[in-house]
Amino acid sequence: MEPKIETGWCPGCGNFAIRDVLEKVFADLPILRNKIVLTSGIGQAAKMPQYLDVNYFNGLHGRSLPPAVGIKLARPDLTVIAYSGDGCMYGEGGNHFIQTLRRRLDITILVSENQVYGLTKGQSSPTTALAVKNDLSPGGNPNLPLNPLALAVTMGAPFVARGFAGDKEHLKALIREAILFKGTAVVDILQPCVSFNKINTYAWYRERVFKLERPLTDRYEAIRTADLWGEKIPIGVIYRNDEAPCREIKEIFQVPLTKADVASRLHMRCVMMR
Ligand SMILES: Cc1ncc(C[n+]2csc(CCOP(=O)(O)OP(=O)(O)O)c2C)c(N)n1
Ligand code: SF4
Ligand SMILES: [Mg+2]
Repeated sequence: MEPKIETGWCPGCGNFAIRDVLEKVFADLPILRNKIVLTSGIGQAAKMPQYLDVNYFNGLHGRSLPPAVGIKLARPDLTVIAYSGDGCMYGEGGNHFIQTLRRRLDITILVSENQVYGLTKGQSSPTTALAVKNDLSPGGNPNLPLNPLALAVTMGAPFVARGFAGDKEHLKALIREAILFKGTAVVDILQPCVSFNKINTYAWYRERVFKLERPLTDRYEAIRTADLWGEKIPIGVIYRNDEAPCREIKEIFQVPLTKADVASRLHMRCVMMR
């Protein structure tokens, strides 16, 4: 059901279902709401935190992750979730995505995956399939799509999953698991854009998605599974590695950023930027 709050989204947008799921996840989590903070960039998806009753920081396009890292360093006690669209997270924010996975902090990364730049009227995004036509690529998208899940597994992310806005119960369990996971968790959420993506619709996905029965723990099997797209599209936990160490701020720096003196802050900056 679409919320009785004013949003900037088109009726039928997949983001409504995701918002609904997030509301339920936050209500159920064993974490107080005032200990949860969302960071986002710019885009339709990046408006998400504005429609939820949590703390948030709405930054620049492509920049949902730097504030997430900064907040986690300063306030390790907070549950930090970065939320943005495929363009914001993997295009303009692509380098932040890669570098954040290298940092190994306890952050959750959620992405509304609609395979378009929705807010700016449907141009190709980094995940648009090869040859797909739109207003700015009338001859078809000439670029190969990026595979965010395979990239995340390759970069060592210990929790990598795909959800579908059309299966809210499954998505709810997935997001809850990702938030409670101790380490960097990525969930790419298939989110139909009813206005600009006439290919990857709810019906198109419903014919193709299948649920993984268990989380995959073998990295190479996970990459092969992340590569499945077309007739069959897996949803669920593509990769989970409970052995991967999560970096605790107190182990790296002894004190959180807010309590550090200037010299220690400079040291933190050097360590985190490497
Ligand atoms: C640096 C920069 N480049 C481009 C833009 C314009 N811009 C704003 S939102 C957006 C696309 C957002 O697409 P996506 O992140 O996939 O989110 P969606 O709207 O599809 O949810 C673009 C290109 C911008 N604001 N800043
Ligand atoms: S343009 Fe697409 S992604 Fe944006 S609100 Fe409309 S349906 Fe949703
Ligand atoms: Mg998008």
